[in-house]
Amino acid sequence: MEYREQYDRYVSAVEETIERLLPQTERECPDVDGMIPAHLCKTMRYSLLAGGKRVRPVLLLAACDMLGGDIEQAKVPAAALEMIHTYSLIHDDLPGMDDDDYRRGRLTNHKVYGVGHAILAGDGLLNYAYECLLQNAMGHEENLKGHVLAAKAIAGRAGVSGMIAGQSLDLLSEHMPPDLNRLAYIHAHKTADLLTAPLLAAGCIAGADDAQFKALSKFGMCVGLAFQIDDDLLDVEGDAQLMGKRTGMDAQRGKMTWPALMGVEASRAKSRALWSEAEASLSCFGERAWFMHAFAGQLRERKN
Ligand code: GRG
Repeated sequence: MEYREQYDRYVSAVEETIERLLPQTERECPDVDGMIPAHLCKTMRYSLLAGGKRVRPVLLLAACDMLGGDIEQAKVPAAALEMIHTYSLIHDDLPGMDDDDYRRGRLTNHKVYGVGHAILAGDGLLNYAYECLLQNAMGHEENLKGHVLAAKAIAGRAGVSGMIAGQSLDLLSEHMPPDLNRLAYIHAHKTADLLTAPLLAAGCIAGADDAQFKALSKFGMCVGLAFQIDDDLLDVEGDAQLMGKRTGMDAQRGKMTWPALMGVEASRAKSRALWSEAEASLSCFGERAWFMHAFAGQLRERKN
C-alpha cells in the first residue's frame, strides 16, 4: 500500500473513533446519565476537531500494525491520546500560560468560549480520555493486562513526571540564564514523553518484547526531541499562516529554546542528527517499519 493511502486510513480511523466517542449532543441539561451537556460538548469538540496533524494517534496505530497487533484494539487508545494532547494545547494557550489567540488555524478555545469554559473543556477531555481507556480495557477481557499497561504508560507520560513536569519547568525557566541540562529536561518531558506514549501503549496492546520496547522508547524519544527543536525553529523562521498560530513568541516570552541557546545552525544540525538516530532505532523491525520511516520523513519536513 502507498504511504499516503495508509496515512489517510489511520487519520480516518482516529476521526471516526473520536466522532463515535464524542457525538454532538443537543441537550443543555441531559436527563440521561453519561450524556455530556451540549455546551461543554461543543467546547471540547471545538478544539478536538480543529484539524491537528494527529501525530500521536497515528504513531499508536502505526506502531500497533508494525508489531503485528490488532489495530481495532488500538483505535480507542489512539483517540484518547489525542484528547489528552488537545487538552494540553487548550490549557497551554490560556492567559495563565502562553496566552495565545490562535491554534490550529482558528481562535483558541478561551477566545471563543471564555477562560472558565476553556479550563473545563481541557479538564473534560483529560478525564474523558481515561474514562474511554478504562471502558475500552473492560471490553477486551482477553487482553485486559495489555490495555491496563497501555493506559498506565499513557498516564505516566502525560502526568506529573511526564508532560506536566516538563510544562512546569518550562514555565519556571522563562527569563532564566541559558542551561542546556534544564532545556533537555523540558524537551524530554513537555514534548517527547507524549510522543513516546503512543509507541509504548501500542507495545503493551500488541505484546511487544523487551528489545522491541527498547527500540520504541528510543524512537519516541529521538522523534520527540527533534520535533521540539523543529518547533522552536519554526517559531523563529516559520510561516505564521502555514502554522495557524503566531510566530516569534518564544523570544518575546523569554523562553528557553534550542535556537536561543545554541543558535539556528546548531539547532538544525541537532535536529538532523536526532532524526537519523530515530530512523536507525527502527532497524530491528525491518520491512515492517516502512510506514514509520515514511511518517518520520513527513514529520521531518513539516511546516506547521
Ligand atoms: C498544559 C499540561 C500542559 C502541557 C502543555 C503540549 C504542551 C504542553 C504545550 C504546547 C506548546 C508546545 C510547543 C508544546 C510542545 C509540543 C508540541 C510541538 C505541540 C504541538 O503538537 P503538534 O504539532 O500539534 O502535534 P497539532 O495541532 O498538529 O496536534
